[in-house]
Amino acid sequence: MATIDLSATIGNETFHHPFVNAAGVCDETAPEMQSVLDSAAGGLTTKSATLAPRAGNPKPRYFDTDLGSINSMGLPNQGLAYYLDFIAHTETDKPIDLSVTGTKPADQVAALQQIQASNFTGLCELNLSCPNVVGKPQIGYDLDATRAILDQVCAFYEKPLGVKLPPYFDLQQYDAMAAILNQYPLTYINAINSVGNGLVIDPNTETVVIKPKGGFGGIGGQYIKPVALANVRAFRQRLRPEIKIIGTGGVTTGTDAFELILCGADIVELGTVVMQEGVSAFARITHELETLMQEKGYQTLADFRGHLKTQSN
Ligand code: RRO
Repeated sequence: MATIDLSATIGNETFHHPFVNAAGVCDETAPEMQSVLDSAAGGLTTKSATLAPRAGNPKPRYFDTDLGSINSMGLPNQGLAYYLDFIAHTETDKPIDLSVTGTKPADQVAALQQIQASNFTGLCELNLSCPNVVGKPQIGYDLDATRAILDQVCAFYEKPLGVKLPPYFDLQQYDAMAAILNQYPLTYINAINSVGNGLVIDPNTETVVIKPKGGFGGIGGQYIKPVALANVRAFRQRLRPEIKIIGTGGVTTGTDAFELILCGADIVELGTVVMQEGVSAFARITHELETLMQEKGYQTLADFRGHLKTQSN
């Protein structure tokens, strides 16, 4: 049997395995983050950190369905200093991606200033797409606001930077956003965040299933895989090749991950599946991808990354 090499690089970081938790999944507290590092995950993403700790939205704020999940967590996190401290005191050969955000652009800039001034040298992911902060739109849907924050950040931030994007649905949106992103020295993009402001209801009780925002929340899981595939594919076709892509959305099997990599993903993040199955999902999905690659005769991810075929007339 040929040896399979599942490694991938983003910036200066090598992921020996391509699966990482999506921000917000098993990553708010030190024990949760350690459990990801102790699993077969190839790396860790932190919960999106804000300058100050936040309790998040009222509960219930997360609900599982047969095909995925809805959440309106509202950015519960321990504050940026907590995550910087965890990383500074953690010995691991797995990359740790520090996710960061704020409820207003000035706070996002201030958070990145703190990271720039710190000893942290890893990947940092600026979350431009949280759908669940009451009264705050997703920056990634506002081209001018996206440009403005990247202008400010890239004027001082010199470490490897990625952005977490919301899902887009129109080809013109991809053109416009990619044209903006291509102007900045980004290390990667992460596509996609949850599909914002969906609604799950219980027909028996005739009631929404989560409390915040009248039941509206971010949809994850199997529902959103086709949207994730499209976003990864569309951005891979439009971004400078140096900008890598983390593919996120609806992966529950090794075949799902294979499809995202075919569309151009460099590594793949797991969200709802880890919420539902726990960190053992990393080993299962890694094994499934390896088995599929064996069957197809692929030895590295580069053998098929971005090689999606289209149908000619
Ligand atoms: O905390 C959340 O409610 C949340 C965030 Br920051 C995000 O980026 N995506 C999401 O589905 N939930």
